[in-house]
Amino acid sequence: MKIAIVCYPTFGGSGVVATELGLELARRGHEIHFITYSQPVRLALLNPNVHYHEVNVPDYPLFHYQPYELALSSKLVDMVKLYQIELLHVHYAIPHAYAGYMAKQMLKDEGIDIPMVTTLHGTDITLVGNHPFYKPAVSFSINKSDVVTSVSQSLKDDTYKLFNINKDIHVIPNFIELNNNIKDPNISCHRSVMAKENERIITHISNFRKVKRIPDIITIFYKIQQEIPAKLMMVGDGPEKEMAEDMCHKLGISDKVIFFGNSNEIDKILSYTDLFLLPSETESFGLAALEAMAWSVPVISSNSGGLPEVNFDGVSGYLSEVGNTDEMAENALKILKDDSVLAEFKKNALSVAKQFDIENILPLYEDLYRKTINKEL
Ligand code: GMT
Repeated sequence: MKIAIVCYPTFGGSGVVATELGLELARRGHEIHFITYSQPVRLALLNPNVHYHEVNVPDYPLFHYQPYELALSSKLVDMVKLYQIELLHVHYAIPHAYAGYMAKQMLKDEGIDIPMVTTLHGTDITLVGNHPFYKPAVSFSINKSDVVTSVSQSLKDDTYKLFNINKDIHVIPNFIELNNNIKDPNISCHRSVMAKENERIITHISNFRKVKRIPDIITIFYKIQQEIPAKLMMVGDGPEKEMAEDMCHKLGISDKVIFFGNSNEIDKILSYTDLFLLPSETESFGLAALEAMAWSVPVISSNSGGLPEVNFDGVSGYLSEVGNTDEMAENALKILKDDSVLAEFKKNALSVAKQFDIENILPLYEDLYRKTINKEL
């Protein structure tokens, strides 16, 4: 199949999912065209089936806001015609589903019927899309998509609760490529850069937005390091990072916390991690938790949104109410204090992650695409 993928090219989970999906589809022989404003961070172009088309928005002094949707929908029209693309798959409703719908309409005028699949990722529904400034346009573009998917049952439920949706939503969970997770024997020296032999390594990865509850992470770690030797790896960048650094300084734990910023060495960090923290306010899925579990890392998380569909309480880690940092720290210590308990949770984390192996999830998308193109849905 010839598929155009529209996504955010940044470090966010939706862009990562879209990129990994496109790359795997390309490996399986599909022709994939990424259409976005800069090259997605995880995109490897050394595959003849992978193409990247940049959306340029020319600067003009009259514009206070650059009309990205206009440029994107025009680019979609051009690329669909040039490469005879058979299906558009847009990730994140805002503004991609809206621009995709406009492209569909323009193509219709030229006698081309191009189906559009929209995948909802989370904040496009729960945080941003729900704002009254966007809501009518988001509802409209979801309803006008040919097929809609969401990354968890919880996000599907939220979408029906928050919007007036007249379409069936197909749940296709996010996935992980497990074959890559083989520890390179030559990188063992990296552990000593992060922690001493007797210290547990605890990690958090995100874009440091408010929704991730960064102060909770520092608080949980503060309690943990009072009981056992431990180090905290803070990976990522965003608006809450400076506050987090200040908080560590005030608590006198700066020497126990490493702030990496955005890193291309996430795999190395996770391969030495003993516990992952994700106490988010809301999380439609929690891809970062799944990535950790795929490296046999148990997860302490909140129980909000789709997290219980990924992190199984008492099995791959523990879940607590949002903000209950006392319980999260207690549960973390339950796992970390005893080598044999940690080993059990590590084993379980990997076995839960295996359920989300790309090998299991990708055929669901392929089947959905075929049915969408054949108008069987
Ligand atoms: O929350 C983020 O870190 C980024 C955000 C995004 O839009 O990229 O992530 C959302 O999509 C991910 C991929 O489907 C999910 O794993 C995240 O749970 C979801 N974030 C929220 O719902 C807050």
